[in-house]
Amino acid sequence: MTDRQIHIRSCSLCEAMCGLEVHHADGEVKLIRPNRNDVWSKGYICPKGTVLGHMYADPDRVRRPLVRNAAGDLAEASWDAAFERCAELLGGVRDKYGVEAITAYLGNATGFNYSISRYAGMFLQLAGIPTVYSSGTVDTWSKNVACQLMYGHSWRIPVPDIDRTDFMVVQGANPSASQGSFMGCPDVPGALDLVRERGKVVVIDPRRSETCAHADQWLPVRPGTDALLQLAVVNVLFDEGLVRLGHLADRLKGVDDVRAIAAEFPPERVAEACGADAGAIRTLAREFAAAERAVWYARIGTCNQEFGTLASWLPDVICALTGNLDAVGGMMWAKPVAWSMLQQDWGFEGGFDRWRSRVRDIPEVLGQFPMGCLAEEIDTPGEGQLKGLIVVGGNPVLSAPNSERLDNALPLLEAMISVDNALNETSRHAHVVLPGLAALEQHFYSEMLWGWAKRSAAKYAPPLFPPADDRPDEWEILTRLGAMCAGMGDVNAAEFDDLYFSALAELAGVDPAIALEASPEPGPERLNDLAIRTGPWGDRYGENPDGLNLDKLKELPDGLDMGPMVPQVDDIVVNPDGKIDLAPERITSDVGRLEASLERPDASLVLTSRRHVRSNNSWMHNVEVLVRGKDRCTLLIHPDDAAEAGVTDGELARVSSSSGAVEVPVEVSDQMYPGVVSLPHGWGHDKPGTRQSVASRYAGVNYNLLVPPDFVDVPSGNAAVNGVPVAVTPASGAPASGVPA
Ligand SMILES: Nc1nc2c(c(=O)[nH]1)N[C@H]1C(S)=C(S)[C@@H](COP(=O)(O)OP(=O)(O)OC[C@H]3O[C@@H](n4cnc5c(=O)[nH]c(N)nc54)[C@H](O)[C@@H]3O)O[C@H]1N2
Ligand SMILES: Nc1nc2c(c(=O)[nH]1)N[C@H]1C(S)=C(S)[C@@H](COP(=O)(O)OP(=O)(O)OC[C@H]3O[C@@H](n4cnc5c(=O)[nH]c(N)nc54)[C@H](O)[C@@H]3O)O[C@H]1N2
Ligand code: SF4
Ligand SMILES: [Mo]
Repeated sequence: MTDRQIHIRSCSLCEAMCGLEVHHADGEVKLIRPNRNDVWSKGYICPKGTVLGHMYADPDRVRRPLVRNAAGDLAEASWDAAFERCAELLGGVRDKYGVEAITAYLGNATGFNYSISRYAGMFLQLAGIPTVYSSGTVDTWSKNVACQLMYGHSWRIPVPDIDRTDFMVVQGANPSASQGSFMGCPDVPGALDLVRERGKVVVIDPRRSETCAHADQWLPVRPGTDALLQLAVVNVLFDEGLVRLGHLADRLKGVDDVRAIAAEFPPERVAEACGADAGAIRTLAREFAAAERAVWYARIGTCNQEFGTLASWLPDVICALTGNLDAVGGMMWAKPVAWSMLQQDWGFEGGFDRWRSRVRDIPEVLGQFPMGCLAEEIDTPGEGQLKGLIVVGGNPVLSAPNSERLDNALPLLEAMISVDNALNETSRHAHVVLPGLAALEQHFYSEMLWGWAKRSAAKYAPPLFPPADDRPDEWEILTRLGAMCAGMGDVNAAEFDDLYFSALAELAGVDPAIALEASPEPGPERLNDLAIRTGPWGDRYGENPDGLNLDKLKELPDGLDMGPMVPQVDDIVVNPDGKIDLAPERITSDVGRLEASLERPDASLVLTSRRHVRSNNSWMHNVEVLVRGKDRCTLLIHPDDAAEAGVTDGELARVSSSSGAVEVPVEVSDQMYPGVVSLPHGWGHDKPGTRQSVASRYAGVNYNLLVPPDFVDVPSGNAAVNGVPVAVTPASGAPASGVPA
């Protein structure tokens, strides 16, 4: 038995990136505590941060490749055999049907894994597959579209300057559970408490969420009506002479168009539809405008809904109209120490309707079709039918709308590869499962998340444990799979990497020979170094000798802090005329659809999603200490609605929509706004063929069985998982599926 040692690193599970002290001995984690010296998180952590050791040690975690054998079962195989099988399968599909028959699904782990985040783009380009699917279209796509059209770049998304604002609106987000999204900030609840000391916090949400305990006001709304409420706020700003364009006056275009549109939506017109009081909307607009520094933050409740693009566009409009865009204490852009590939001007080309989906003729948006299209593209025969799928760090059988059809479609594929650490509801269908690395086997330095962080900080940590059995890292897996799709067969990933790295160095304005000489080792580490060295404070490979590089950061395990956000609109906006477009036609032309919804009778009950601080989408339910205790997969329902539906607390209810039905325990609570029910997503672990011994005992039900594939935000194709009309009735009497068996 060796002495305990302390490894300093950060948690990679969410945007808060909390600093951890990992106490370990003999290859085992003994304890995880917050790192109080961390310059960024200063000792904050949530319950998930303490279980990285549990996840590393989880006996169910896939550590060796699984390959489907002649009997149809997934069995452990060597890496060589697994890659050989991948080449055979992907090559086979390519030869028979062309590369168009192969697609990829990039899941949420893409954003959090050290090497996938740096290699996903390369993988797609190398593979040459024309269309990709991702969890983005069940998450951020509406915001991406708004930013593409307003600023010219879909990933240059502004974030609230939470530490310096005096007035904060939180709409459709519950950072007390999620810990912040497009808002990198450890301890958001603590930060909100400080905003309250300086001014006011207002939460706009159909549920009195945990975040409301850190707010002065809960303004309930009916799901999907957020854009109406926001337009009414804009109406009041113009109507009452509260518009102050301030420092951006010369940079904004479309102000008059916004005024004309909002003129049609006074609070009194929308109040009933929103389920809000017209006076409360007016007061909100006045208070927002009167605050010295105000910020309107909106997240997934406003994205994952029928009018997601409008509801993601208007918060930035409101900030711009009140002088709170690119201004201290308002919505600002992060300035990461190491640039992210995603946010580069050369990294990603935005476009609309450049091609259409085969089955339903749905336009591509920013290179993707809605997730609700994937199942039909696989199971509908004909020219162009998808035959091959590579799933990277995602579990769409639980996370995507139309999930039952997807679950049934996946076995039809001729080649399905999952790059995942779990044998879960999705990977159980794969022909080959290639395991990724556990968090503690990876480096830490977030590629993307600092691009939405409230300060310019940076932190690096090496892996704590070496991956066992010479397992390849995910960058190598992705390179080899990409080459197979491209018809090159299996390749030497390291050789390829020199080309990729050289190309990036050149784009960053560095002589590739110099960069290669400085970092001959292939892999994500040198990409990280390149992005720091050519970032705002970088040493540019010696040109600026006092500048930063990865080696210098390695000397600072508690991290480096380069200060708060600074105004930088000149560097952010890449529209050809240099202006911020407040009224892009593609967005404003959707207002008619919103207006028509005013005439629509309200559904008597609609379903919305929620998160819990002890979960992470579908994939941390195998950690006993996180899931035990009170059942969390429950239907929250207002007492009046429960009485009307004839369902009672703790009993099973049947929830049905046009798309499916589930039976789930009821939790009666006045935290729900009448007419709205709430269910968490990411549950439904009762499928055969998985290896999740804990999760399958706390199965819960799959929310997305209830989400129809065509319920989307039209301009972005983003799924509308919130606001789904449902009926609730007493269940047939089956035993509760959400409680431990
Ligand atoms: N109804 C409803 N549906 C939703 C949402 C909602 O609010 N309501 N939210 C949507 C959102 S925001 C998202 S992001 C999606 C998430 O959708 P997905 O990305 O499809 O689902 P996750 O559950 O996040 O799956 C992550 C997967 O990555 C694997 N994984 C974790 N770490 C690693 C790693 O380091 N390497 C590799 N290779 N794999 C890893 C896990 O085992 C897991 O299988 O769900 C969406 N679906
Ligand atoms: N603990 C934990 N943390 C997570 C995750 C997790 O699963 N668990 N997932 C991560 C991911 S992938 C993401 S994208 C982020 C998301 O982070 P957040 O955006 O903060 O997401 P949620 O916590 O789901 O909060 C969404 C809120 O929107 C409300 N809502 C639903 N429909 C509507 C609507 O129509 N209008 C309005 N105004 N509100 C509505 C819900 O009631 C809920 O309170 O969280 C990340 N962090
Ligand atoms: S809030 Fe929790 S999950 Fe997020 S980084 Fe911190 S410890 Fe990890
Ligand atoms: Mo997400």
